[in-house]
Amino acid sequence: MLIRVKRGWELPEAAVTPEAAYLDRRRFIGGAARTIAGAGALAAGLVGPGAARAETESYAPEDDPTADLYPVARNDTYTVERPLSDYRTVATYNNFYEFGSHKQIWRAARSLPIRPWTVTFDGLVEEERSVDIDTLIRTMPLEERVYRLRCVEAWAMTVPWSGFAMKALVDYARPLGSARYIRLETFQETFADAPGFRQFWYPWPYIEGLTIEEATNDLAFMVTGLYGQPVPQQNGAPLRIALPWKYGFKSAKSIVRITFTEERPVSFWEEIQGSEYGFWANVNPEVPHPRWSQATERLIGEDREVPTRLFNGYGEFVADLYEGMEGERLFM
Ligand SMILES: Nc1nc2c(c(=O)[nH]1)N[C@H]1C(S)=C(S)[C@@H](COP(=O)(O)O)O[C@H]1N2
Ligand SMILES: [Mo]
Repeated sequence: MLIRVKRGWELPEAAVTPEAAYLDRRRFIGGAARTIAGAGALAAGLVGPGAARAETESYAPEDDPTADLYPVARNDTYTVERPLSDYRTVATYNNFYEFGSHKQIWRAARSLPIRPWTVTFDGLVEEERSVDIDTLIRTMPLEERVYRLRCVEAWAMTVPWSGFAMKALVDYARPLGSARYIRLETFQETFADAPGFRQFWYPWPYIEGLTIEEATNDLAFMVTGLYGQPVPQQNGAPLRIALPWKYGFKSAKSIVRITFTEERPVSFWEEIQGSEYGFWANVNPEVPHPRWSQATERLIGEDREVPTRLFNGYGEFVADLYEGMEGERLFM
């Protein structure tokens, strides 16, 4: 690999994609997408240091069988007041511990085979079943939503996801009335070679969870696409969740199993350090992490510090979910 790709936090201000430019680019990409699969395209000099990326840039997985579905119409209910994070920033600055406990995992993550891919629904459901990801994606009502993403590490992005309401997924799964929680599980056996699994002290597989009420709230979103194309592996292909009012670690990637339960699931981070990462993990600037403040956040790619907002700015949609729950550790 001869040519160094600029990292997300090194991007100049000018590389941040304003909304209008993105829309134009998206129209253009529709006809002229070119996949940057790794060394080949990079070594060919397409990514020069300091250069803003070519308008045809794509991080979508190669030969993704759902590529024809995108772009999808945007749902404008969820408007965001700040510019979108640049596509390259979103696709190259990631947390995905299965591929390493640092931010530069995007190339490593591309080795994750995402077809065939099966999602299993089990636990308290009318009938356990497994579905092929392409069948699932083609069954669901796809739309685009621009969401803020707030990592517990006090950095943030603004991301145009494509996907479908988690409520549609819950309906599809047909849970029993006794189900109170949903447990989400990331791949493990199907790609045991992922380098992060060698860090055996982590409690693999990555697990996350939420209540049925949270999952059927309008904001909870299943992600299948990014920037008007299929979502790349590094962002959680072929299926990840987006819960924009919660810290980013709740948004589990590359999901293989969805289990309906009566008991509250214990998540990956909660198991590692329950005093720092709880079940609810709702964003709140006034509740510091035990080791740092959550009052502000750094916008990756813009290198700008902005105030953090209660529920990451989504209080109007979700605050009522937590009424009467003051006894719970709602914000960590
Ligand atoms: N399976 C899995 N999902 C994961 C993680 C992970 O390490 N493994 N990291 C989480 C964290 S801490 C964050 S901030 C977001 C980052 O999503 P992004 O890389 O698409 O920005 O993914 C979340 N989902
Ligand atoms: Mo995170």
